[in-house]
Amino acid sequence: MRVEGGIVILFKDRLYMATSNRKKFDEIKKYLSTHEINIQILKTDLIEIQNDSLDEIAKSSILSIKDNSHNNVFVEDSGLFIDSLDGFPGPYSSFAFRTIGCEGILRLLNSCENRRAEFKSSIAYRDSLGNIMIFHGGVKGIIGNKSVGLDGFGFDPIFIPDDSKISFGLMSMEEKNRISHRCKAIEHFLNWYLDN
Ligand code: ITT
Repeated sequence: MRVEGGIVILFKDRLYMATSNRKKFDEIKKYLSTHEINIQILKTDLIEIQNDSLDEIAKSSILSIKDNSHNNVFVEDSGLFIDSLDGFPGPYSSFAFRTIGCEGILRLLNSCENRRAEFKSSIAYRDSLGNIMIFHGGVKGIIGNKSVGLDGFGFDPIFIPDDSKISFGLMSMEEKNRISHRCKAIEHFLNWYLDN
């Protein structure tokens, strides 16, 4: 805590995000920088279980961090849930991207009229006492007919959010951050974090 001109300024411990995905980290870092919050990447071997629930995956990932020297750590787990595929790839998005990729998803949806989908995000945060809290975010949209755009990562080129004419793959990071599942989850986290 510091007192400046009669104003009490509270300092939070540095915040860490544990991830192997630099692009996810860059999006969150950019979003938090607009709130003047500094974040650092925590390079650690996360154990990511296979589970039908993003919350469970995020919870088990945060519990797998053995390095207890950092108090304020969170992980973010996300996935693309496609209505006509009963939610696939959902929590298996990482595997689906590595194996069939965007083109494989387009093939699965070939001649499918219902192209509704949702990106979902779960953030698991661990405080200094070891308590774990979960925060959610989501964005709905459709799977386009082809892969468009080179920006972003993963399934960005085939996902067109509602109220937009272009895919995430054509958006700048700032544009994507205004509506993304990840930034909605981080916004919920931030509202809580700054109050606690
Ligand atoms: P971690 O180390 O943080 O777990 P990861 O890449 O494995 O990194 P996730 O399991 O959370 O991350 O993400 C699953 C996959 O879902 C990811 O590899 C992408 O293919 C896709 N995905 C998630 N969020 C996305 C986004 O904002 N845009 C495009 N694809 C996304």
